[in-house]
Amino acid sequence: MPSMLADTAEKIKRMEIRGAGRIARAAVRALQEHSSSVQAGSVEEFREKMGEAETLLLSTRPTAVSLPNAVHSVMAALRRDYPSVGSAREEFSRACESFVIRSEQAVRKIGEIGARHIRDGDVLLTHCNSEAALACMLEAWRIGRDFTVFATEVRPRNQGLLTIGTLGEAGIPTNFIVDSAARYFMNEVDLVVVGADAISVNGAVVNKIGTSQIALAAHESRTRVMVAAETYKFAPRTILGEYIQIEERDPSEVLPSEFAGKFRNVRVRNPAFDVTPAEYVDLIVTEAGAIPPQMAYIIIRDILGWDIGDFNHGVSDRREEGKGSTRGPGSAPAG
Ligand code: RI2
Repeated sequence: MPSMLADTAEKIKRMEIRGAGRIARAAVRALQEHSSSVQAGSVEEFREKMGEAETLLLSTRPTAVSLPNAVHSVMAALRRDYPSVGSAREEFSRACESFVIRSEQAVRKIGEIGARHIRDGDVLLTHCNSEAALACMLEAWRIGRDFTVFATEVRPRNQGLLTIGTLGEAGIPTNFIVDSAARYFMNEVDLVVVGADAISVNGAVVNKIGTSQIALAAHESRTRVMVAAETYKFAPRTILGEYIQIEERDPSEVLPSEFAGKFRNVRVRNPAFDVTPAEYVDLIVTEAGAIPPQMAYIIIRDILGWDIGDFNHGVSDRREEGKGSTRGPGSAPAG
């Protein structure tokens, strides 16, 4: 039977556990569980073994910065001196517990703040399945705002089905559309609400593939775009000019292998995320408040802080230059 650590890593890779926030919490829970069972004769050995677990989790999905930020934030507890393995274990477990609680509180707070930006009579459009974006809609509905939603299908993994399930359960009137219908309906939409997998220092938002097309269509029709994201989705290393790698997933997600054989000279491309430049985003709702994307630097400097990792690993290890990074159209890290 695989350990919870290996099992969690596999589930994150296969997207059985998905969504930037859920990935972060699942990774921290797996580390916490691992720390309780790992055998070590010294604090140093304990640190080393936990470091191996950290590396395994970080290798699962490259784009959601919430994953390295979460993992580095709890691993920071092991940088201190401890008299025994037991005390290191205890303190590490406390750090994990605290991260998970703060992460869940952040989603609730985002919901409260985001709900204030949803007005009676609004037509919303959402893309993919974001816990943070849904928190805004669910809270707005709970406090009595009357609105309707367009939810996209989200090819190739169909996360839109999860979204319409949640909206439907809450009683929110929802239209389900194919991704390519977003521009067709955009003139009817008042507010686009999406989540984020990562946000760079220049306010560029990395989110599910298709988000940037939707934001572009919104910009053209003067529709507001609101991004809901916990502060630990901001990418500290972009301050140093680093890039956020865009995950390209298996072609079979787009064209099942049984059909792929019928075509010659075709390469299937399957990027999971794209980059929406800051100028197409009106507002980023975080648990610390709603900010214009241009203030991303302040979140990284003052709130996220430099305690997320020691800057010798994490996003930097996964650097990839050129296209498919936050240097995508219209966005470049400050530097
Ligand atoms: P929350 C998801 O990625 C989507 O891109 C979604 O917008 C984002 O994570 C944030 O989700 P994927 O795991 O953290 O489906 O707000 O590839 O739930």
